[in-house]
Amino acid sequence: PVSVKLEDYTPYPFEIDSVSLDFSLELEATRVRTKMSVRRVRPGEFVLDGEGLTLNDISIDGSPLQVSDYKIADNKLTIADVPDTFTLETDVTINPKANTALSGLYVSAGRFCSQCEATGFRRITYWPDRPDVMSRFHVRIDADKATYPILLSNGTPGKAGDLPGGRHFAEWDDPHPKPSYLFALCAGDYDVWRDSFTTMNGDHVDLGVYVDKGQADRAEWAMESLKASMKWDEERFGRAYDLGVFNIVAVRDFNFGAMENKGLNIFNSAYVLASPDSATDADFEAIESIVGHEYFHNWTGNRITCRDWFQLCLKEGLTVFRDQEFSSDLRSRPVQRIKDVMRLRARQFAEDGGPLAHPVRPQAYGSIDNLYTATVYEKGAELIRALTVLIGDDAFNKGMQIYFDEYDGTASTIEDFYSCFEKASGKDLSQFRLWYAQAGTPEVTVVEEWDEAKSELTLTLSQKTPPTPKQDKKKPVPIPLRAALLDGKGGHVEAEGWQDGETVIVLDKAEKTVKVNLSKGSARPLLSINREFSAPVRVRRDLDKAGLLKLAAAETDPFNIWDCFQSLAKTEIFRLLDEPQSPPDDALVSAMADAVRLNESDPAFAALLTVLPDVGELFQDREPADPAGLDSARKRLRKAFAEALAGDITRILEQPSPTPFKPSAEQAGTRALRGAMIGLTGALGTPEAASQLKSHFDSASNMTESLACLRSLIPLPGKARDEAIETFYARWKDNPLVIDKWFAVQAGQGTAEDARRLSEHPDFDMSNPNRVRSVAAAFSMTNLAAFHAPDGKGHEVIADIIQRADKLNPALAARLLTSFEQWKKLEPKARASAKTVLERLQEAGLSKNAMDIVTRALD
Ligand code: DPP
Ligand code: ZN
Repeated sequence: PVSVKLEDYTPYPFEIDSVSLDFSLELEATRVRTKMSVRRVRPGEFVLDGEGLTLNDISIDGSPLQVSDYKIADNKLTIADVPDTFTLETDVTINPKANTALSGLYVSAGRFCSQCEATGFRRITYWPDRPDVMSRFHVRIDADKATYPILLSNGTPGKAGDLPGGRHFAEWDDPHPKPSYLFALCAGDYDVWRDSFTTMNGDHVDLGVYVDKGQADRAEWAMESLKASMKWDEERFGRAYDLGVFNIVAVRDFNFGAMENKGLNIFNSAYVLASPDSATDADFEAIESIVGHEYFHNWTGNRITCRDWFQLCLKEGLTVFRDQEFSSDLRSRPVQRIKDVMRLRARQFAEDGGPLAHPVRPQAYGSIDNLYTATVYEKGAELIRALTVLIGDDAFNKGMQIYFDEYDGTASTIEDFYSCFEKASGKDLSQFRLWYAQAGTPEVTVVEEWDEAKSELTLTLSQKTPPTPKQDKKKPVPIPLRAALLDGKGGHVEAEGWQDGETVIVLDKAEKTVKVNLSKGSARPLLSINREFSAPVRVRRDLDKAGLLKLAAAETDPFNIWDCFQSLAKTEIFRLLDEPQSPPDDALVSAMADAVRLNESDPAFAALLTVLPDVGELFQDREPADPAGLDSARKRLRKAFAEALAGDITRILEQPSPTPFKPSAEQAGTRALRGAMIGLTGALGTPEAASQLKSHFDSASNMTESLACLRSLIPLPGKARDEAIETFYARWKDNPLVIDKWFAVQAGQGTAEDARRLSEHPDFDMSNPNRVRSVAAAFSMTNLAAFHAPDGKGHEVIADIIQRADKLNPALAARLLTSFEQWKKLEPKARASAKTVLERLQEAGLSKNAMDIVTRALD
């Protein structure tokens, strides 16, 4: 496959200061007339991108071009001789209705919408479709007035009015130069939830959330989240919004979660619509964080964009960091941190350990759509966080202000970004930038030695990053490890050079020795390291079960308390796998249960203590991996855990759920612990448990608990389960977002036959990404025991869905294919089946996006 290389970057030879786009909307034949002012700034050819466009007319400075004046080949339009300054006009026809790839201008539920990142704009008109070409956009839209009463684009509205033939028009102006990937257009009939915001500069901003007719009140939470985001970015980063209008449009058919188009964010409706009866706390939380994420892009992404797509982490890693901080400030910081790390370990560590591993800033890519990965996003965010630990919050904040001041209005690089922190901190960060160039998760080994006579603790820290595709050898990176010396009584021990018993150890060599001098006669302290998960690494320590339990009891960092129990649970699951006859360790199980009880006053945290590492994570430490074996060992531990908490489960669930429902962090925490208890009830697996779950299901007053009951009932065959599945469907059949959940809970816990049956259900819809993911991603990414079953049936059902999806929507198919990324780690039978299926897909011929994944996976 052809790949694009970072080293081949050259600037575009022309600048296009402004552009007028004129859309005449028709479902199957939309006319797009484009008029751009072009100015040569350096030598080079005039080349525009264009894909699937029918060119009706093209002229330069008003003179039509002859066919011999230009060339169209390989999705590029080249005009050989152009003046140094000129106006280019093009007139093309596109077919939005036939656009099933959901990239460019397409139709969802009868309304027009667009998605241009990364390369969708070239499917709308001829244009240098690269992020470093920034222009001022003026847009005019005309359409049938009755069908499309609302016409939206970026910026602020201009003229509007009626036209003959029942049509009308609207104009939009965006004063801020932007790259084409931030262009957006929506047209249709919507209901709107309106509000406004006054910025810290006193500017008034009209806010609107556009949703399906009759759904306006389900947009309230998104609007609250938007206002909170605007305020937070002012307070935390001093950044105000810069236009008089900010609109969000919800669409049902969307490849991503949402898109940060300037002034007109387009969202997957799953991350906009919420009501207390139909949305879970996780939904409310996700809406808040994604609304924040897209809003924060206005400064980190839009005003300062990326020079090229290799710099994707410049906007995404930084913006994920910003949305994580936003959620931490609005909710509980430790709980947020744990959730973020769970996600990182589940998705990014897995990616980093498999054939699709790539650096946060890769050197080459086959298909840009496949670069929207956990590594670019989540590891990208971790690197920013590690930077804050390395240089300190003050230098970080100062560096951010330098970045906003010096790079506003530009298309920038990681080097530009880091130069700001070098200025702010006075430190050379070139070694830190290696993090961006090397794939793989570093492993840090910590060895402790205690010299009683000298009251000295010697720490020997070493690092090693495993080889990844095309990168055998790695250099040491600076790893900032927050550390503390624990006294075992809930406090810290003082040591020379440590403050309140805490410090940051920067491991920047292959190996480093740190001497910790305590006052004479001190008892040996316990070491707390990588507190708050300050660096995205795996830490290996020589601690046995007793040592870890002691550490967990002494820890003062909530993240590390949780992590100690994760390590304990992991080791125990591996032991149970190796000793199938042996029961779970009672002492460990009661320590786990005690930790839950001890933290009940922080229910969201206590709920996280009930979560055992999932099969995907266990995989990463067990090669060859036996998913079914791991799953059953995990279930044995979980059952014992539930038995140890049986009294607490009853006690907690007997209390009423908080009313009236509020999506607040406080109520969500209470429901999280109740949800955890519902989950553990299911883990008991008894007929009584099933009937308790069913009666709780019947009386549940909110979606969080109702869905938790349904999820717990799925693995318990019987009447209770079947009735719950039916009642849930009957109640929610007209709410597609809830029916997505109904599909997902079944696919997430059923067999390959269940997944096949769900994919043949009348409500399964191959053209809707959310619905496809609710079966295919839920099955292949969260139900590994069934997906990787040795008989290969799980692989086959997913391969079939992928093949069908790929014909319509290559980006979606490619994303689903990543579920095969761990195949080389599997036990021989599943491994052979995965290989056969991948080879079959490769031979069948897939889209470029899907082929890029298959080829790398098989490599
Ligand atoms: N840029 C989007 C986001 O991550 C993805 N299209 O916010
Ligand atoms: Zn983003």
